[in-house]
Amino acid sequence: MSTPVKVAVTGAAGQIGYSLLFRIASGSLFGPDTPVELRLLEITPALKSLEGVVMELDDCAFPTLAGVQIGDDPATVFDGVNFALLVGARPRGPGMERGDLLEANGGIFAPQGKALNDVAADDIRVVVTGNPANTNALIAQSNAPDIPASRFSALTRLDHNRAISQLAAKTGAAVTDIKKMTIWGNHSATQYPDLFHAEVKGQIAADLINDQDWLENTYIPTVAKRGAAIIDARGASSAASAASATIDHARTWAQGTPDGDWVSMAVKSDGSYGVAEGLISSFPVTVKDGEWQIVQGLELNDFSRAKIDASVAELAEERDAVKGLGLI
Ligand code: NAX
Repeated sequence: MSTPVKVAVTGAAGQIGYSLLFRIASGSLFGPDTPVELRLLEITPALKSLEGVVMELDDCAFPTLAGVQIGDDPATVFDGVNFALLVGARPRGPGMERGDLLEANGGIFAPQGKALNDVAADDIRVVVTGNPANTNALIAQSNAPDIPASRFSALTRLDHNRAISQLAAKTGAAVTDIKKMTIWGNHSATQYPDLFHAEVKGQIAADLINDQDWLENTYIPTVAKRGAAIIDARGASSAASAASATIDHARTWAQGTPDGDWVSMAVKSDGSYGVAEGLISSFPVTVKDGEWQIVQGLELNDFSRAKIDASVAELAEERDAVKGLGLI
């Protein structure tokens, strides 16, 4: 077996953590021949509960789990890590304004960005799942000046997977028949799942379905508001699916995208498709040798343009708010 890959997970004692850790430890991320060492970060009051989770990890006797370290200090936990999955975040409490939420999360993601900057491995790759994911990623990235900005990303893969699954259900196709799905913009209700480039068995999905009303009034809201529907049904937010998408995102980053397909990742904009440079926005990306590239040259119709612009405008507002708070 090769040297263990060190994977940090924050918010490790939370709901998503409870699914994510076991998937990583069992080899879902790097396969059966690559050992992993888990570095788990929590806030001090949650460490006891995290110890319980570690006992369960021990009890699984996973052949690929080479070690587990836990702690409440990012500078210790992130030391030498190759991947950082930043899941722990401050949820919106009752009466909390968006500015308060951004500020509270700035208090988490600014120090975590600094710690990664100081102690992570040279090949560090960061995935932010904790909400507001895009802007939290921007905060972490802005506080890590020595790490290439391209190493920071936010999760829109859950939205991407939801978009594939809903399209498969509508068309009767298998999820594996669907290629080139894109989520554009923010991981929020303004996100735009794009059926004008997605293909079902090689045919453009929007042409195949040929029903703009369904696309606009059923499909897009179903994908964008799926998180709320899960909370309604389950009484708790998406956890196993969010963990699975976090694994998908990190695995694609490590292993690449197959020929003829792409995935959605929120990454730092270089101005592609008119998305303001510097925003962490979701794009269609291909990945090769651990580096992502935004798919270029897609034509956007007026409908897509307006949807993308609205979501990007929301990201720009969030960026301005965290700039105003001195977080970036
Ligand atoms: P939980 O509240 O169950 O767990 C969060 C954990 O983070 C808690 O154990 C808490 O102690 C810990 N934490 C808080 N501050 C921390 C810090 N400074 N350092 C380390 N740990 C810290 O939430 P869970 O359901 O696991 O969700 C985690 C995050 O994922 C939330 O922000 C949630 O909104 C977000 N989600 C993002 C999704 C996405 O697609 N990007 C979808 C699912 C999920 O809603």
